[in-house]
Amino acid sequence: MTPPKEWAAGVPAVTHALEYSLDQTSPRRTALTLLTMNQVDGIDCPGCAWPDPAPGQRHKNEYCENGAKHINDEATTRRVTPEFFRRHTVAELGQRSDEWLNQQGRLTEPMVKRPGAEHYEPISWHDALRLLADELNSLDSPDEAAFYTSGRVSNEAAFLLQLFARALGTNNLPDCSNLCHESSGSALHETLGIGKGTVTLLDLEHADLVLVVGQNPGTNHPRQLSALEQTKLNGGRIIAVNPLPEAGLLRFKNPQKPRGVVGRGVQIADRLLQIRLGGDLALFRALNRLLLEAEDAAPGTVLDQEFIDASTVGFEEFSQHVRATEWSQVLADTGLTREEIEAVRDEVLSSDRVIVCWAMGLTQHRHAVPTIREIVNFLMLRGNLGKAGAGACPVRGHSNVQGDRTMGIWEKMPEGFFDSLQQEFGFEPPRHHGLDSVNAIRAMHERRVKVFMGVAGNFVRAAPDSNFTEEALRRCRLTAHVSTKLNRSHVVCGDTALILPTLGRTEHDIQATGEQFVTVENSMSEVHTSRGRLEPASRLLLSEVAILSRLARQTIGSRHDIPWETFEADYGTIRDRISRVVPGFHDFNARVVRPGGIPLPNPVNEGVFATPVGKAVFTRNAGEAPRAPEGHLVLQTLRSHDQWNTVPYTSNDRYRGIHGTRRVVMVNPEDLAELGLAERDRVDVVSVWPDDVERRAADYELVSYPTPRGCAAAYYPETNVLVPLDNVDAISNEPASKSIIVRLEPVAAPGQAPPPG
Ligand SMILES: Nc1nc2c(c(=O)[nH]1)N[C@H]1C(S)=C(S)[C@@H](COP(=O)(O)OP(=O)(O)OC[C@H]3O[C@@H](n4cnc5c(=O)[nH]c(N)nc54)[C@H](O)[C@@H]3O)O[C@H]1N2
Ligand SMILES: Nc1nc2c(c(=O)[nH]1)N[C@H]1C(S)=C(S)[C@@H](COP(=O)(O)OP(=O)(O)OC[C@H]3O[C@@H](n4cnc5c(=O)[nH]c(N)nc54)[C@H](O)[C@@H]3O)O[C@H]1N2
Ligand SMILES: [Mo]
Repeated sequence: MTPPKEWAAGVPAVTHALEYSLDQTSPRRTALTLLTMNQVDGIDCPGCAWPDPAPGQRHKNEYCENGAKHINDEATTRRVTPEFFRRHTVAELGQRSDEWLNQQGRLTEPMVKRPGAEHYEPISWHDALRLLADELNSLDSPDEAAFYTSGRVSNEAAFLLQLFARALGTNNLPDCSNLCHESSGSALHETLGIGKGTVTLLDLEHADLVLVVGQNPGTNHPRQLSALEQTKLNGGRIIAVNPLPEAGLLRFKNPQKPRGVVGRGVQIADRLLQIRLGGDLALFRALNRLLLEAEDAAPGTVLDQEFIDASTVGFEEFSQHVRATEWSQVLADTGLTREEIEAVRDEVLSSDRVIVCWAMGLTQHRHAVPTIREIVNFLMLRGNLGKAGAGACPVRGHSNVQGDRTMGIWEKMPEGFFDSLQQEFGFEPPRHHGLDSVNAIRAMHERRVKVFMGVAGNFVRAAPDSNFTEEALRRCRLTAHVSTKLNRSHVVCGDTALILPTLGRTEHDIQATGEQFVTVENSMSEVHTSRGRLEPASRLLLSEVAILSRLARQTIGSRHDIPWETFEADYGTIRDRISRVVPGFHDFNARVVRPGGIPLPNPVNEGVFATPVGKAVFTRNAGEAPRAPEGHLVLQTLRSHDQWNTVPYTSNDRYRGIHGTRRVVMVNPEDLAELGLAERDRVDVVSVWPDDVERRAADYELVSYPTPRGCAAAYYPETNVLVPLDNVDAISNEPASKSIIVRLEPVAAPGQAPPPG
């Protein structure tokens, strides 16, 4: 353990990226991936969804440390072969760590595990897809199948997947978004009429004030730091709201610029509010109350009355509600002082253009939707919506998670989408809502869903309540995964299991009509191309589009008049269909190849709110921050600097000063003292939930860490075993993975009696 770092990036970021890359693959492949990454006509970084600068303004090295590690994790020269599966039983692979499984390399051939078998064995593509098709066709109802997607999937493959599921007759399309930004989507849809953010990179650079709330950009969106650096250089100010003093929020040394290599870098946050877990609703309610009071004191100077009158409803009810906010509750929930909050108010009052950015620190709480709605209230009060330099910026995770939703991967798409689908393809899509991720787990556990297909991702590890979820998957008749790399979802399987290995985004994709490209949508609603540059990891890989087209052909056959074969041969024909089904995609094929791609229209920025009342909606929001009973802590589960979601790359978390282990819990030193514990002590972390299920993460090491009193932190996915399936936001049904009540049980050293208590 070393003290947490106070700055991010700089030269170490470059060396760590190259070290990991060269350990995975050759210098030539590293150069090929890195130099085309995020360039116009190059490979879109398969990492996060942060947008690229305008064409012409991109660096030669337009990527970050973690993007480089991530892309070369895919470009690795290591291979998982049939021989590998002969050597290892499924049970034995189930004992291996997530890191080990991933380090075995790229999957190379379709594999099947038959009922009762101990090993996976090779199977031909035809037989694998036949087997899956037969299982799907033998179901009593198409709703006995569920199709999971992770946000890696391209627009073209996502569109085909939802088309296939709906042609089959189900809306069971759970996705990683259900575990990620679902709360943002719910809150923004309800209040603004669109589930997406409203800002562009340019807005961010020209804002007067940016609040970065519940986000760790230094690790999870490193290129956001370049944008925030620009905000600062343009005279803007930044306030970070986070329980932890994350390095990237404090200071940034831009490795793309000389001053970042030799200088002290740029201070990012002008203020850091070390808020208690789940305290953000109280913080924004307090800020809104303070803004209303400032308007009372100087009428006509604080609120944007014109915007409120013309474009919103519900202001009176909201204002009454927010004026009743109790300071005692605000201070208890946030752990901040009134002075700290008033200082933020002053910054807001002196800023014409304000942006709020957020990620999992807000969405993964039991009152996530109310919190985000309150942020919308906050933005609306001063008209910080629909104008340059202002707005809402939910920072998306996976590179195409937003695009997958645009393409129809959602268990409850609106009626208009179904109408278009029906008109274009001539079949009646199912209109009843499907299962989201949490409900799909319940349905599998109750054997209502019998076939689970995952297209990208690692569902078993990403989902909450690991033991329950694993049992749910094991109860399936068939589990099938379209994947690039081995992960735990392949070894926690149904009676029959299929591994369907696929091309990654880095690789050439050649089909009957020639080389194909795919498209993706970034966090700021720009759609652009991604073209692979590497030789595929194996001759036997099929693209996601090819797998889905062939599966659909084998399952649905001629039941519908959908030209699956043409789709596979020429992805442009899929884009033609998208252009007629999805709003904003007219002339898709022609426009998307222009440098920079297509900026999708955002009605909010044209003053149009597609809510039922046709206006933006002020809301009244209630909900308390999680409180741990005495002797307990509230635990958040988060990412280290060296992992991609469920896949740890190493056991280090450089910026937080933690090296060589992931089984740690970060606890405030005063809490440690009060609990009679000390740094380096070993404990079991036990989750407390009103049912009689034991949820235990065994043998963790304690780290004394500058987190607020009562608020602990530990790494996901290992701690997903602690997240009860029912611990969700009631509106979005998103797991509250940042809000788990736990107690720490000391572990006896070998040969020692357990300590008292
Ligand atoms: N390198 C890398 N990049 C990634 C990913 C990855 O795994 N690795 N994952 C991608 C994905 S899918 C996503 S969704 C994003 C995730 O990006 P983040 O949301 O940044 O991811 P987390 O690690 O979950 O970090 C949550 C942050 O919120 C803070 N936080 C937790 N609870 C609260 C709270 O109650 N209030 C406030 N104000 N703050 C809180 C935590 O201290 C932490 O800084 O990153 C994407 N980018
Ligand atoms: N406790 C807790 N749980 C969480 C979170 C948390 O913060 N705390 N975060 C949640 C969030 S935000 C998310 S997004 C989910 C992430 O959930 P997922 O998206 O399901 O998980 P990943 O770890 O990103 O998936 C990694 C796997 O994707 C496959 N893969 C990679 N690239 C490709 C590709 O190009 N094509 C295909 N077909 N497969 C590919 C590889 O086989 C790899 O093993 O986890 C959620 N779970
Ligand atoms: Mo995510």
